[in-house]
Amino acid sequence: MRPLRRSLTRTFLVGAVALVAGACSAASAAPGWSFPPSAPNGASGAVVAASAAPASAAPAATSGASAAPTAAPTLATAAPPSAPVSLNMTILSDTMTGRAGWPVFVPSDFTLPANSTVIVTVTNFDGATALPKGSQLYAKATGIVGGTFTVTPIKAGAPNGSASPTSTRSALDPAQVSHTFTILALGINVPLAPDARTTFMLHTGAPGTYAWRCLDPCGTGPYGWGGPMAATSGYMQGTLTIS
Ligand SMILES: [Cu+2]
Repeated sequence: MRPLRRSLTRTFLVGAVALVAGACSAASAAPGWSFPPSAPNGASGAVVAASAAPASAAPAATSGASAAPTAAPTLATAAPPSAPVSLNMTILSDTMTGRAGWPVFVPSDFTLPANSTVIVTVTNFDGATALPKGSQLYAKATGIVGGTFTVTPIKAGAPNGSASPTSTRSALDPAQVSHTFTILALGINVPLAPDARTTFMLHTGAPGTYAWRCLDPCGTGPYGWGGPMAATSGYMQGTLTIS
């Protein structure tokens, strides 16, 4: 038992140091077997992790003693892949862009990992443009986790705070939609409230390239489909790459 416990302790020491050092792949964790670890700042965290090891790892160690050293990298790298990814976008009003009738999503092209959970936050500094008849279905969320999103009203002068409490919604009043984040090919649509921070989660699937766009006529011209709505990318539409 004693050599095993030492081995496990080493395993968790290395794992903890690898985590502290920011290592995130098996390839970078494996060389970490060189001992002692080179990051003295990680020592206190490593000790805490090691003290917790015997209780949870003891049954596995009893049945597979020779497997312990090769199992170490798996233990060290098990947690990071399950963490959600974040996608943050900002919508600037036409006052902010300095082009009348030209609000913009920033960024408009982005890449997300395949088969992952993504937390999307859209901070919108623009006002409302009512969805016209025939498009009012885009006031309802589809294709996102739980079918709901949260809306936190913001003040432009203090956008990291909240102007009033956060609410959870599955739809908005069609007259109170500012833009939409819509990926037709994936069945995803989220209405975005004016002057608010909207947050939702989605799951990515297989790798691919998808067009997203806003379906609220927020642009120029008699129907609002000119200007940024007509621009092929960089304003009210862009490309999501899942890789
Ligand atoms: Cu728009």
